[in-house]
Amino acid sequence: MLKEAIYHRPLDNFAYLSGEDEVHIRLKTGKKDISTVTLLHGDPYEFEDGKWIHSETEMIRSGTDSLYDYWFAKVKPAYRRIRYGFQISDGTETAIYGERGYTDEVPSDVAFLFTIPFLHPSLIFRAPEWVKDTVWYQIFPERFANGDKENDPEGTLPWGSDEPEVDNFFGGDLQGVIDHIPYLKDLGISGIYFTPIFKAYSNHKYDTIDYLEIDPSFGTKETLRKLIDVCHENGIKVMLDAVFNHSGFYFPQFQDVFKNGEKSKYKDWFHLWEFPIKTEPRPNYDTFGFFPEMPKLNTDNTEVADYLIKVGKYWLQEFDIDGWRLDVANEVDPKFWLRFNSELKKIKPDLYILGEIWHDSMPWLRGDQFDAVMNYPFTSNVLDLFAKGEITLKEFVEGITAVLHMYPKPVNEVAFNLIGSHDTPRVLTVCGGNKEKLKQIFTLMLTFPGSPCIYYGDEIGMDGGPDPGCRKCMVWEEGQQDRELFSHVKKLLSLRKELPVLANDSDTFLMEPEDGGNCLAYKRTDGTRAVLVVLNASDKAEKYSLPSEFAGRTGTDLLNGKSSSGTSLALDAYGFSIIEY
Ligand code: ARE
Ligand code: CA
Repeated sequence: MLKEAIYHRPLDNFAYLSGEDEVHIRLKTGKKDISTVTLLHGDPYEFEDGKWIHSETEMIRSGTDSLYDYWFAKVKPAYRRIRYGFQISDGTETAIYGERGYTDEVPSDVAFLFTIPFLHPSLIFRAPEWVKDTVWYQIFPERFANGDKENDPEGTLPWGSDEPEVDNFFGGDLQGVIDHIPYLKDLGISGIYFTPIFKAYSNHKYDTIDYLEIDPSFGTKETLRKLIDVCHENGIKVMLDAVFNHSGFYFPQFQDVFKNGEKSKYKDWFHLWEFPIKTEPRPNYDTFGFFPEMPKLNTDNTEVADYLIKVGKYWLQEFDIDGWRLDVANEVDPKFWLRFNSELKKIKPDLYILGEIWHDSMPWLRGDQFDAVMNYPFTSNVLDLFAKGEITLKEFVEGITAVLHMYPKPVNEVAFNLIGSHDTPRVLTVCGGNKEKLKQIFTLMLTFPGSPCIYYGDEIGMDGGPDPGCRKCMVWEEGQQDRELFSHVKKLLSLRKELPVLANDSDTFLMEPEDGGNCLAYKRTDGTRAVLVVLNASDKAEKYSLPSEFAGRTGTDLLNGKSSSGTSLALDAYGFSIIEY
């Protein structure tokens, strides 16, 4: 038994509450090392004749990644507290694992085992209910649509007349979004995530000048109010981007320090190393990256924290937004986010707080900071297999298994899943222009648990390289849009709406990673309806052998209405099926 590979620690992704009275317990063991795990669990204080009263629950193997197997069990403790340990067997050796290590039999001193002393409701991760059913659409306002020529910045280029550059402008604005709400309604999305809209110098607006004003080239507060009203009337939530890690260089408070140095009353608003302030060759103050135009804000300073909280509340209270996406969230002091969460959720308990973190983010997802993070680990696994063909199906299954075990299930249910953004090359470009691959990727993302997000234009086949290449002007001439792709995405969105079970977290994958083959399959069920999703990741036609529970039954492909029966399923190169049985 590979004892050194066995790991558990109470709370976080290993032991968490799912609702008021249910605890989920996970254990990690060496890959293929262990044959059975039994969870021994009881109340910390219940004994009979000096012996600890406990039950036994078999754990199921919930997945395997490249190094580990994961085990899972649900329990409902009688008195809102739990003591537990694991009886682990590899077929020849059996051991009981607890906080203090290994023992042969249930220890008389149960302090040897693990415990969650009390299941406080505050330990329950509660993301807003609506998020699970939301499909987002990300808009980069400068490039979505120009609805008002009057507000175009100086030097605005004709729409789509040129490649996007770091510093060019095409006149996109909020009125443009209002004008195209019918398009978004038709597509079927239910939330819009806007990259920053506040007054700033650049075209991307991550260099804020005024957090309390809309950038004049995007419109006015009235335009925003109208936009949010129209969105809400159409069942579309609105999420804005909060750039609180840094301000822009032309933020008046920074300008004051820049000019007045040590005498400035704002000198403690930033992280300045020395005076006078220099921007060359590198800034002598903390910045985002090494960008002098993005001086880092000092949230340890109560004045700054108060100011940013005021900003967060302002757009919430005055404009009734539904979500805040937090830029560079992992570089901001978590103490600030704790306060941000508690003060804003007091105003709107079902506000969605989404942190921009590209990595494992457990510390931010304990329920007191963020509801979700941008799930780039999902993105990279999906693109590596389905777009680039750089990993095997086995590696993909292992990779996604690792991602799903990184967080508690309630966290996975609202994960912000994306296949590209304004910070990455466009998914079609990553697919080498192959639309079949792209359709397959959409099929996967839109049948996966979480809150998926479509980057504007991906649904009509826009391409583009890394920033700034991925920020082209939205194509509005229907003749130049890929309408077939649009219909596919629209169909997936309507299926997700009709059959919420499609995005249920049922069996992750219907295969052992070792199975070989090129088809990824997963089942989604709510007990009454069962749907099988199969994706052929290879460039050749494949026959997928149906698992016994589906073999021989007649199913209907929900994408094209065709029925199928038999023991296998034929799929084209990069083909996919969503079959209801
Ligand atoms: C500018 C130019 C680009 C140029 C770049 C570098 O526009 O063309 O390539 O400079 O020279 C904003 C703008 C960008 C701009 C940048 C600086 O949108 O266009 O780039 O400001 O002026 C990390 C951070 C993550 C961050 C990414 C970009 O962790 O928070 O880097 N993302 C946010 C926004 C951006 C925004 C900023 C931050 C700044 O979403 O749009 O940029 O406000 C790995 C790492 C991650 C890393 C990721 C991407 O996975 O682990 O930590 O993210 O790669 O690099
Ligand atoms: Ca305009």
